[in-house]
Amino acid sequence: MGLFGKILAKITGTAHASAADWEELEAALLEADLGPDLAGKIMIAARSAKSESASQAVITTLHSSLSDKSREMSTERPGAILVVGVNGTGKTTSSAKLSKALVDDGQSVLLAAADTFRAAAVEQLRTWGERIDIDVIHGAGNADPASVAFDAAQQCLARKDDYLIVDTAGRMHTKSDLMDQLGKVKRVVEKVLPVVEILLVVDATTGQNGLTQAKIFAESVDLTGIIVTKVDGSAPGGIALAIEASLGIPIKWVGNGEGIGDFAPFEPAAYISSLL
Ligand SMILES: Nc1nc2c(ncn2[C@@H]2O[C@H](COP(=O)(O)OP(=O)(O)O)[C@@H](O)[C@H]2O)c(=O)[nH]1
Ligand SMILES: [Mg+2]
Repeated sequence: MGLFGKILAKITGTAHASAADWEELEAALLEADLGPDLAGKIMIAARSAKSESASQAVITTLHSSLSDKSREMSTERPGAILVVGVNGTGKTTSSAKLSKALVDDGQSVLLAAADTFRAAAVEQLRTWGERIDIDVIHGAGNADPASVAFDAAQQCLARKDDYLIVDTAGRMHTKSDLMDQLGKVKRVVEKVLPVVEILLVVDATTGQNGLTQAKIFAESVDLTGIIVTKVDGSAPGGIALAIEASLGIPIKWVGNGEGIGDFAPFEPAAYISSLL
C-alpha cells in the first residue's frame, strides 16, 4: 500500500480523520499530479462524505470528473489521425505503437513522417515502420510537413488503407509557428481524407506542465483524445486525469514503456486504482 493507500485507510470513516489527516490527503492528491482544481474538488467531496466513506468519495469524484465522451477510436474510414504534442513527449513512439495496435485489430495503416524539421525524427519513424512492417511516407530532407502529409493522404486513399497516422513536429521557433503548421497540415490532409482524430500526447513525467500544454493545443486544434505516456516510470499519472477533468478531452491510450507493445486503451477504473 502506497502513501495514498495509508491515508485513504485512515480517513475511511470521516469521524476519525484529524486535521492532519485531511492535510495529508490533500498533499497526496497534489503529489499524484491531480492538480489544485481536481484535488480541491475531491477534498470537498471527501470531507462531506457521510454514509459513504471518505475514501470511496475520492474514487467516486475521480470517476465523475472524467469525460462522458467515447474513448473508442473513430471508425470512420479511410480517416487521418494526427498525433500532436510537445517534443519528447512520445509522439513518434506512440504513432508507431498506435499503428501496430490498429493493425493487430485488423485495420490497414499508413504512417506519415511529418516532423520534417528533425532528420532524426524521420529516421526514427522509418525504423519503427521497418520493425513493425508498416509503410512510412516521408519527404526529402527539410521537406514541408504539410506536403509530406498531403502526399501521404493521397497514397492512403490510393492504397485503400483504413487509417493514415501523421507524426507531427513538436517544436518551432514560436508557439504560433507551431500552431500555424499544425493547422496547415490538417487543412491539406482534409482535402483528401477526413481528419477523424487529433490525439495529444502528454508525458506523465512533466506533471502540471502537461495541463498548460494541453490548454495551448486545445485552443488551436480540436483535440479528440489524449495519449498519456511514460506512466511506467515514477510519474503518478494524475496529470492525465487533471487534463481530462479540466478540458473534457478523453484519455484514449496509455503508453507504459518504450516497447511497441507497451501501449493499451485507457481503462478508467484500473488507472484510478493504480494511481491510488
Ligand atoms: N518509459 C517510456 N518511455 C517512452 C514512452 N513513450 C516514449 N518514450 C520514450 O521517450 C523518448 C521520446 O519519445 P519520442 O517518441 O521520440 O517523442 P517525440 O519527440 O514526441 O516524438 C524516447 O526515448 C521514447 O523511447 C513510454 O510510454 N514509456
Ligand atoms: Mg518525434
